[in-house]
Amino acid sequence: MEFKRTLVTSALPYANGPLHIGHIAGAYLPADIFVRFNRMLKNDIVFIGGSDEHGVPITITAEKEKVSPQVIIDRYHNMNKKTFEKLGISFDHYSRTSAEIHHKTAQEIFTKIYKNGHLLEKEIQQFYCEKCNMFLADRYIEGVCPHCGCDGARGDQCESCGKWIEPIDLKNPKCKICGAEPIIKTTKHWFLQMSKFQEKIENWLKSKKWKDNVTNFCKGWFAEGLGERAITRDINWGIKVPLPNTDGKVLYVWFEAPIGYISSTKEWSEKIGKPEEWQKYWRDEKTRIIHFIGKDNIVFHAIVWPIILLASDYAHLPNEIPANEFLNISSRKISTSRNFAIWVDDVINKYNVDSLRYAIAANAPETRDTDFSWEYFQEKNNNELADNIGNFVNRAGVFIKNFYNNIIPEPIDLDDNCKQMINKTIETRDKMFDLFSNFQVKEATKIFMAFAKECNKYFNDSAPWHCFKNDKNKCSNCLYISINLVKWLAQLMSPIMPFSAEKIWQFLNLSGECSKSEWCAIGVDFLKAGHKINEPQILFTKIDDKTIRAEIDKLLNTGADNKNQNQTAPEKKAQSEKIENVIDIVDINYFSKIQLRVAEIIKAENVEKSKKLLKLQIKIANDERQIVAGIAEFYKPEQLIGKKIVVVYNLKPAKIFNIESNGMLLAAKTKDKLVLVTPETDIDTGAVVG
Ligand code: B3M
Ligand code: ZN
Repeated sequence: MEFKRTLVTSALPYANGPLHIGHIAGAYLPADIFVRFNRMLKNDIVFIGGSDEHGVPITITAEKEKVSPQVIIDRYHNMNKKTFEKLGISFDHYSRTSAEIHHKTAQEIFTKIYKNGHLLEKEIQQFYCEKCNMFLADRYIEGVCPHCGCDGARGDQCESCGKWIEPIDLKNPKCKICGAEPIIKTTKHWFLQMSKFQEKIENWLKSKKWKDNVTNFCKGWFAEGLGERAITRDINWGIKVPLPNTDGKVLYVWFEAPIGYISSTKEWSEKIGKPEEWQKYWRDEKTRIIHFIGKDNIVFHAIVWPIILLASDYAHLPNEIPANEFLNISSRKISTSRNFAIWVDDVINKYNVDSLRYAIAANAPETRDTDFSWEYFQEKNNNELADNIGNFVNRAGVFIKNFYNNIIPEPIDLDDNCKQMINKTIETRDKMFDLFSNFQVKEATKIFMAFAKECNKYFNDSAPWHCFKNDKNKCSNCLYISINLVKWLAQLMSPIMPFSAEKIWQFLNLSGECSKSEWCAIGVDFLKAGHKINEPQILFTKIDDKTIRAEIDKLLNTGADNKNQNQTAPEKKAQSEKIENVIDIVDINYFSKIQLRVAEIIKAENVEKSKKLLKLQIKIANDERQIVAGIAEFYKPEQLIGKKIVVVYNLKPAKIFNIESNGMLLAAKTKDKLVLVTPETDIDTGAVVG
């Protein structure tokens, strides 16, 4: 189908904390790049966002800080909105789900579904904490997952197996606030009859090509059957259930949050003075609706949300769901609860915003999880942006300044090399067009950088510094083409690095904005000879090793991190509580300093007055040593004789209980169990482990 217009949404972040780079890589930067690119194509496109301000994630944060949820959402809504602005995420409108228009719209949709007969009212058993005097919805309760047996599953979803949980099925349930064991109490809720729509949704999903992660995730849900899901909750914070006698009940956050996309579009319509405009975007099938999300939100966007739309008959179904995988940091999962994250504000307050956008785009987690590290960021900034783009733009400017007084020289009989660069520009433009159109930001960024390298090479090969004296035409041709390449590079980079593109635009002394120029003019519209350009400016500054080292240390030891000078006392407290859980990463050089060897226990005895310690004589090749080990509660001395174990061979000797210990054995531990680490089959003592 030919679409007339496009509506793009990015998942609404919970207003319960600052944004980290993982958020950006998932739902925001890819969407922004897509939107900026479409604006240059002069397509009718609207980009909608907002804060998700309800649900247990907000109330739990508020309880931790002992403030009202309103304080939390005001703080983080404003903070995140500003962060998005600074990062150049160019929403046409950024709303919040606490807005009145959203409450009204969500209630209207609930009522429609109710009237259409797709809700079931049921009395159910729910966990209730008598100490806290409340029903324990969603994340207020934790226990063992009934599906995978993993501990720490929440009342709505198990993070380990990803399954949706009926809270009452949780084993060993505990109140998340006070730790008490809850009782079971009866309460009334409204259930969305999802199974009624299963066939329709399955057919709809089958009718077109979705990303693999979307298809695969949904398959699992269909296999189990969609059933009925409660869309109301017993908490005080949220959107009131629009039915009589429902005090203390609100709409489930995942029921109303996606409706936020519609209410935000309504607000935008009002803002532009056309209050009915939103209908075009949501109700006309000729509008393409695209939801950019992270993979953890797939089921809500590909199954639950479409069912809400069908059951309420309120708007048409989404057309694309570009769900992205996760961005890890140094091969580890980002974890806000453990404070292992790189916060967007921290990066962009110190470094070039476009360097961050570029680094994320160049390794966007489109089809698999990808990795970000400070070293990677430095490399992208220094080797690709500064050395390549910055260098090329600067040299073109400096030579035109020095040789031609800032005036673009006249081209005379362009040779093949020059013409080839024009063709390559058009080729790059068209390849990037295809890639951007298919949400393949990573590959598009790669193609862009490869082209920038070619521009540099062209400049080097033409060597205008040589031909200025003996081949004036070659020199002026090279600089004429180069400065045009600079302009085209600015346009090509504009969706990815909008700030640098505008800087180049100013340097080229062009009117208007680069972002408003036309994509199809790239490689076609030339800067004219005789046009005067401005002084070149530095686009990217290199980041030195010391600075990066400090960032790495800070990431690994957030305790020393005064991350946010403006942190409030509760934030600082919450942060310091998280610090204890940070795991230090060591690099291979560090690890390789530790020598592990196989040893044999030749003698073992109890240590007097100690319940925990054993004194062991061990043999490591020709070496005999004594070590003291805290394993007496798990092994009797006689069990140990002749056992081969693994020891740290180069540990500094120490005195334990006043007994010399020269090494340390390795053992695996849980809360109530300890077992020695031993070689799988027999091997000589002294063998190196590693
Ligand atoms: N707030 C989850 C999240 O921030 C949720 C997304 C809502 S999108 C409608 O990851
Ligand atoms: Zn409790």
